[in-house]
Amino acid sequence: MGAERAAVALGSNLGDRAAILARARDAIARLPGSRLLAASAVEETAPLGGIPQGPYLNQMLLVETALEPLELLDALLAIERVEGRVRRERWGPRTLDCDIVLYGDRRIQERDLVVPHAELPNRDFWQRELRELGIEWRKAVASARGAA
Ligand code: A4P
Ligand code: MG
Repeated sequence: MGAERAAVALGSNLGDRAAILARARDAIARLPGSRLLAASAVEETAPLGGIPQGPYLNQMLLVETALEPLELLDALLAIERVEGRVRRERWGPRTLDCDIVLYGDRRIQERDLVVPHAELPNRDFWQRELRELGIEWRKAVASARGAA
């Protein structure tokens, strides 16, 4: 299997957000069979969802990886755990959230993984960050197809 390009979104709204994103970037760059190709600017965004919480720092990474999607997800969840994320409520505050937004041109509908990420059409900051990385999100979503 060759390597694929994945778009990974980082978000943080608790603690030293910039330092947390920087550590996450480094950890992702060091994943087995993976390298960081590009990163969007870090931007501050107003929190989405109904829960009162502080603003987020968000950033999109373009990663080349030989990890399969579920392997990549496990690795990202492990990085979240290192940053001490406590899961309390859906869409609630978090030290670090890592989401797989796109994975090559694959469409994945599994219990633990939906790609392209279901919230991509609703998150203008993800769309903007992808564009910064040269990815037109509508085209990416339209061309994503089920695993062969
Ligand atoms: N999961 C399914 N698909 C994916 C995917 N493509 N990438 C599953 C990553 N995970 C995926 O996630 C729960 C489970 O989702 C994972 O274990 C995985 O199996 P979670 O991160 O524990 O739950 P969550 O994050 O609270 O819920 P959800 O629906 O994933 O929310 P999001 O999309 O992560 O949103 N406001 C601003 N401004 N910026 C943000 O980044 N983020 C959120 C959380 C809310 N508001 C925000 C932001
Ligand atoms: Mg998440």
